[in-house]
Amino acid sequence: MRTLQIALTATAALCIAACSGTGPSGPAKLLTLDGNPPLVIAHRGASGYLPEQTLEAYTKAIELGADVIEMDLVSTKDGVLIARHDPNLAISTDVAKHPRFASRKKTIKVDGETQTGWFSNDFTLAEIKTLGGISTDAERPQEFNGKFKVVTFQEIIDFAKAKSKETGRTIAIYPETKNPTYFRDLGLPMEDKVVAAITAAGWNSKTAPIYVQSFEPGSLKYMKAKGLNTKLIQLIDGDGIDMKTGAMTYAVPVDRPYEWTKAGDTRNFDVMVTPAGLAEIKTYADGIGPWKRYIVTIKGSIGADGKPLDVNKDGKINDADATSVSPTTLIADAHKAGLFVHPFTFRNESRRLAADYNKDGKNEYAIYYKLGVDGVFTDFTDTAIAARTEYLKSMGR
Ligand SMILES: [Ca+2]
Ligand SMILES: [Ca+2]
Repeated sequence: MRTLQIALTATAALCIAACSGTGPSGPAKLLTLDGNPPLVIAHRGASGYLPEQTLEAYTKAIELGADVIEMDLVSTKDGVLIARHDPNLAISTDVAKHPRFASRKKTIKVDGETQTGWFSNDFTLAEIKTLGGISTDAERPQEFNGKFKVVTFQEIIDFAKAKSKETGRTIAIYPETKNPTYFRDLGLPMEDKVVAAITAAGWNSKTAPIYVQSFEPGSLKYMKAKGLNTKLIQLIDGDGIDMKTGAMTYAVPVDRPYEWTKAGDTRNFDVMVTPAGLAEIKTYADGIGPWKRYIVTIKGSIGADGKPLDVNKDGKINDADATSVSPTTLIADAHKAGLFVHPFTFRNESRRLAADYNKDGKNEYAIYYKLGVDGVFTDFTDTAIAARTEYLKSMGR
């Protein structure tokens, strides 16, 4: 009893020094849900630099300081979970250059969107292992195309554990069930395999270094019902921004979870960011992963013809022709509901930065960190880390 009392007193004293934080020497209070610094989540690895979702891209992200590495899971024909953003392998691999797979090219619908390419569900893992990853963005380095292999979910779990041991840091992983309804309809459901792999890894708890995410609530709810006890994140998408009003626009396939479309539910993702939507998410998830424009949107300048102006006169209309507007209350609303907030995706390219960020991605992170986001999905871990260091310093940490 006495020992306990002393321990409590010591904790209280520490907290007076470190937790109140308003004194001249104490650090200021952070607005994150748990009061800790925001996480830097390497979206698809260091995808700004290397072909995404490869061990090489994850290694680089960890070298640049990422707290968490993020991956999308799709299924192979033989039911193995692999890290790819899309079932369509043409987008992120060199499959088009492999003549022996030419006959497997086809045009199908994925979540209501017509796509032509080669699909993971038509390839065994052994076949996919003969492919190389490629950059998914023509503006980014292309010289590594075809050099790095596609990896399985299990390989990533093993890799993260090895890297944690090697670096002495906890490297968390952030897998997403991608197109879960699409794969279930093909007889290749992913959820039981995700739960089994996490359980076998010894990570089936809220405190384990893992976050499980999906755009489809049904996928998260199913895994929770099957005993998944990790942190769960509901992703919230949108298509674009109306440059005149700053309002979110919605279009297939990012208008709503595909399971809703299939069930005839015509609501869009925006219902998830209302207080009622957040309360519903809290019944099955621990956090939200909204498109960042739900927190700070942008507006363009509109010409006499009603169309957005090419303000920087580079012949294109994009984010660089717009400025950011006052933030919404989403972070505070989500925190009030007990949900943490990890917005996506932060990128360095100037065409993807509102004009008021002056072509420096750090200025964008600074806004979101100050608003209290609990983490950021970034393609450029180093920029997110540099901005976080500056932010924490400004907060006396
Ligand atoms: Ca993802
Ligand atoms: Ca422009």
